[in-house]
Formats: sequence, C-alpha cells, structure tokens
Amino acid sequence: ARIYKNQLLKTESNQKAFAVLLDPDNLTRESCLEILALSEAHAVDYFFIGGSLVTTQNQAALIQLIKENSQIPVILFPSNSLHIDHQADGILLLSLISGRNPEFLIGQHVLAAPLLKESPLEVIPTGYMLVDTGRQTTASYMSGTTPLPYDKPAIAACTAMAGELLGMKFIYIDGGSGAQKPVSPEMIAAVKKSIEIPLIIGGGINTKEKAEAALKAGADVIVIGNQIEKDSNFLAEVSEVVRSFAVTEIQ
Ligand code: 1GP
Repeated sequence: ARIYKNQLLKTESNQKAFAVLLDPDNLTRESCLEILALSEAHAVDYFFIGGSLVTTQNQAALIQLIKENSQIPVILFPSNSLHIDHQADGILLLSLISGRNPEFLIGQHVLAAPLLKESPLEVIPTGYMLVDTGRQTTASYMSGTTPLPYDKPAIAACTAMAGELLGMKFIYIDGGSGAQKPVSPEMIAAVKKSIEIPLIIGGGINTKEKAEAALKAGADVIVIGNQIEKDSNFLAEVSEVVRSFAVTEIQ
C-alpha cells in the first residue's frame, strides 16, 4: 500500500476540489455513464465510491465501468472492510471519531490492515465525523453511533483537533447521505479555524447556494451524491461554483 503521500487528494491552500459520490446501489449503467461524461466535461476532481449500506454486488462492476470511461481518480469511501477493491486508486481509511463505537474507530481497520498492506491503493487516513442534521441517517444507524449535535461547533472543533493530533490527514464532516440540511457554515468555520489539515464536507448539499456556503466557510473538498443522481445538470452548476470560488480566492 502507498500510505498517504498527498498524491490523490489535493491539499494546496486556495485550491478547492469537488468529489462526486457514486453509490453502487443507486446507479444504473446508463445513469453512471451519463455522470461520467459530465464529470469529465466539468473537471470533477474525484469519484468517491461507497454507501453506508451496499446491498448489491455492483461495486466492482461500477469501478470497472469508471476505469474504462474516465481518467478521474477513484477513491473508496467504505463503510466496512468488505468494501476494499484494488481497482480503485485510493481509499479513505475512515476512523469514525464522532462516535464511540470501537468497531469503527479501530476494529474494522484491524481486519482491513493486511488487505491494505498488500494492495496498491493509496491509503488516506481520515477522521470521519457524522453530524445530526435532523433525522437519523443510514450512516449513524449502521455505525451504532450518536452523531455530533448540529449546533455545537465547539464539540466538532475539538473532535477534529483530536483527529489531527492523532495523525489523521483529512477531516471529513458528513451530514449523511440525503441529509435534510447540510453541516452548518458555523461548524465548518469553527473546524477549519482549529486544524491545519484539509477539510472535506458532504451530505445534503443540493443547491448551488449550499455548495457555495460550505466552500466559503472553509471546506476544501465538497462531496455531492444524491442531488447529482436526481439531476445530473447539478454537476455542471457545482463545478462552476467550485472553479469560480478558486479563482476568487487566488486573486
Ligand atoms: C454522504 O457526503 C456524502 O456520505 C454525500 O451526501 O448524497 O447528500 O450529497 P449527499
């Protein structure tokens, strides 16, 4: 395995990135090909592959389809050690630091370690934080953890700091797939101010304005899944926001 070498996820300051989450359960071959073509046309930075619950056997086929039709790096966003696939380029090695379930803090990692050591995947150690955005998400139910309270940015900031001090290379704050509302700009800003490592934000970003608010508050990478599955034109809109934002920042 290539332990994190900063090859896949860009971390230079002022450079915002856009990841499209592809959930093997939610895509047909046709819808996936359409998203792949749009992603190439609109300079998507990464594909994240995964879901809290993968009920189909489609993950390997999905990655193969992406690899045949796109140059964009494929990063696994696994919910457990069963979801490792060597066809991808990298894997977010997630430790669920918002929770207190040892299985997702270290247990699954012990199972995954020998597989990852043998694999060519770039391993990206990531502190993963689920936030309560109004209704229970699949991720919090499946992980058996209590998500962070929505309106407690200080708890989020301290959790992210702890993750950074433990050596994690990214913090990913997630409202959960299809969240009713995204993580608040206040929480994003509080976490961003507290850490040096890059910040990934996802869950419930379904308008241009929400994407812009997350980036403005300090997200380095935004992740969008559901809304692109519903309306593939949203991909172009978000791409424009991410790029225009980067230009504004550099000036
Ligand atoms: C979920 O962060 C991702 O884990 C993306 O969420 O599907 O709501 O965009 P959405």
